[in-house]
This record gives sequence, structure tokens and C-alpha cells, in this order.
Amino acid sequence: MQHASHGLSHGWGGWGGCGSRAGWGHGGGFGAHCGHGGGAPREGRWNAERGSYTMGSSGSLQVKVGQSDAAFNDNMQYRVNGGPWQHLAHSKDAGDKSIIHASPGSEVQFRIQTPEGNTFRAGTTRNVDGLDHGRVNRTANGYTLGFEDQRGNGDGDFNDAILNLSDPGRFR
Ligand SMILES: [Ca+2]
Repeated sequence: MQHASHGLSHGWGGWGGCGSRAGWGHGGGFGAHCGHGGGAPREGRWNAERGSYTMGSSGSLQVKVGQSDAAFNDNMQYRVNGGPWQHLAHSKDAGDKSIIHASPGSEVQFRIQTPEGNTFRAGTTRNVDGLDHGRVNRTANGYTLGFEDQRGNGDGDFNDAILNLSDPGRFR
């Protein structure tokens, strides 16, 4: 499948949040200097306190769209270390796979944009209705992040838009 959301790559230079560091290359050592408190975990993990995914030492996060149970086809987006939101996938494209690349220790956040024009973030209550629109569950391979795509969290089953998150490095 030729799909724009495949093979996502920030490149190492696109990483915001640590001040400007022009010209830094593929060195892995910068993560420890960015104030994330102890650097990167070996395997990426969901950080419930921050409401974001902390990149592991692989610097990669595989994201696979799960089966949605909603009428809306939502835009699913992510951002790295508070940088600009970027397109990731559509919620109706079950099975669609992408890899997010970011420096180890980076924090990756997720949100959806609905056809009604609402934007709902996961991992924070900083939404128009004051509710966290994401729910995270541990799986054998990582995590499942499910969204509610209506104000007030709709029916509360958190399966309107689903992302399965796994660290490709965990199998090495
Ligand atoms: Ca629902």
C-alpha cells in the first residue's frame, strides 16, 4: 500500500523541545541532556504521568491502527516533545502501520481530529470538555491507545479510534 503515513520519519534533526542544536547527527547521547529525568528507557513505554509515550533506546515506535467501532473517520495525529502536530493515520484504516522515529527519551503525544471539527487529546484533560479522550491498556506487544471521538466521551468504550503501540526494539 502506498500511503502517506507509512514510513514516518522526523529525522533526528526535527526533534524539538531541547532548544536549538543545529548540526547534531545520529549520536545517541543527546537524550540524556534534555531534561527528561534519567534518559530513555530501554524499551519504550507509556508514561501515565505525562500522558505520552516515552521513546525507548530503539528510537522507533510502531503504530498500527486497530479496528474502529465508530461512524466517524477521525484523523489521528502525534507530536514529539511538544512540537507541531503531524498526521499519523485515519481511524478507519485498520491495519495501517507507521513507524515514528524520534530520539530515545522523547515524549510522543497523540490526539484525534473528528469530522465535527473537534480535537481530542489523549493523556490529558486539556480538552474542550475537560476530559481525557484516551485510554491506554497494556498488551503483549506494548499498548493499545483507544479514543472517544465525541464530547463528553460518548459511550465511554474508547474504541472509536485505536492505535496499537509497540517498540520494534523489544524483539531484538
Ligand atoms: Ca465510543
